[in-house]
Amino acid sequence: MKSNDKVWRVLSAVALLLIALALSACSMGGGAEATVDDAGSDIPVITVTLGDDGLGVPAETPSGVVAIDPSAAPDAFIARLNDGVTTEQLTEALASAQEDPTAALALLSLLGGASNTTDGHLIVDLKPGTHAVVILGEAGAQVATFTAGEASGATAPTPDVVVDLVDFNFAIPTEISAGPKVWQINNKGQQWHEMAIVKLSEGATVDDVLAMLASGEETDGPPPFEDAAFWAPNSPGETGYVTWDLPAGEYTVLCFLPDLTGDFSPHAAHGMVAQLTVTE
Ligand SMILES: [Cu+2]
Repeated sequence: MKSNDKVWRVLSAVALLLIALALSACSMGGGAEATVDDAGSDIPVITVTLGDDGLGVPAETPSGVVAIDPSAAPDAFIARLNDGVTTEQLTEALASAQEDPTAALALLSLLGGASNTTDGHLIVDLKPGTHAVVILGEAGAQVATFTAGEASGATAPTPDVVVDLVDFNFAIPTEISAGPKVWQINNKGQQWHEMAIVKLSEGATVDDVLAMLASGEETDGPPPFEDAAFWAPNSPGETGYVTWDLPAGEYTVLCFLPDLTGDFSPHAAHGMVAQLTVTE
C-alpha cells in the first residue's frame, strides 16, 4: 500500500469521527456575527461562525490567554501560522492536506480544537501574530485567519485534570470523578497528537478500533465506539484547556493521527491508548 493511501485512510477515519462529533454538537448554535466577547471572567471569548459565506472569525483578537468558541464549527481546529506564511500559501497547502498533511504542517503550529465542551469553548495562549481557524471537509479546506495583537492579560484556568501527550502514550490519570472538569492538555512529544475520548461499544475492544482504522472503512456498520469528547491536534510544545463533563463510566482514550516519521499508521497502533474511569 502506498503511504499516501494509508494517510488518506487514517484521515478518513478521523474525518468520520469529526463529522460524528459535529453532528452531536451542531445544536449548540452559531450563525451570529463573529465577535470577541467577555465571558464574564477576564478571558475574552473569540466566537467562530459558519454560514453561507463560510467560516468567520474576528480579524483582530487579543493575544495571550483567550477562549475560542468553535461550537458553530465544532470540527474546526486552531493554528498559528509560521512567520511569513500567507493565507494563500496555507490555503494551497491545506487543499492537499487530507492526502498528505506534511506540506500544511510545515507552515503552522496546531493549537487544538475541542468538541462536546460544557461551555462551548477551548482556551489557548496565543502568541502575537497570524492565526487561522480551519475546517478540513469533503469539499476542501475552509480557512479564516485572524491577527492576535495586544495581550489579553488573562490568566489560564487552574486545571483539574492534566494530560501530557507523548510519543506514543498519554500521561493521564486512570480515574477522575464525574462533573465538570478543566482539562489541561500538553503536547510534550516530538510529533503532533490529538485526544479522542470514546466509549467502546458493548463487547468491542481497542483492537476492533485499530482494525477499523486499518481498513479505513466501516465494514460492519457504525464504528465500534461512541464519541465522548475530542481534542484536535496539537503541535509539539502546545498546550490548551477545555472543560468537559464526562458521565461516570469507562472510557478509552486514543490518538488517531498518522505517524508521519514512520509508516503512517495511527499513533494508537503504536500504543497511544489509555483507559479512563470516571467515577460517580
Ligand atoms: Cu498521537
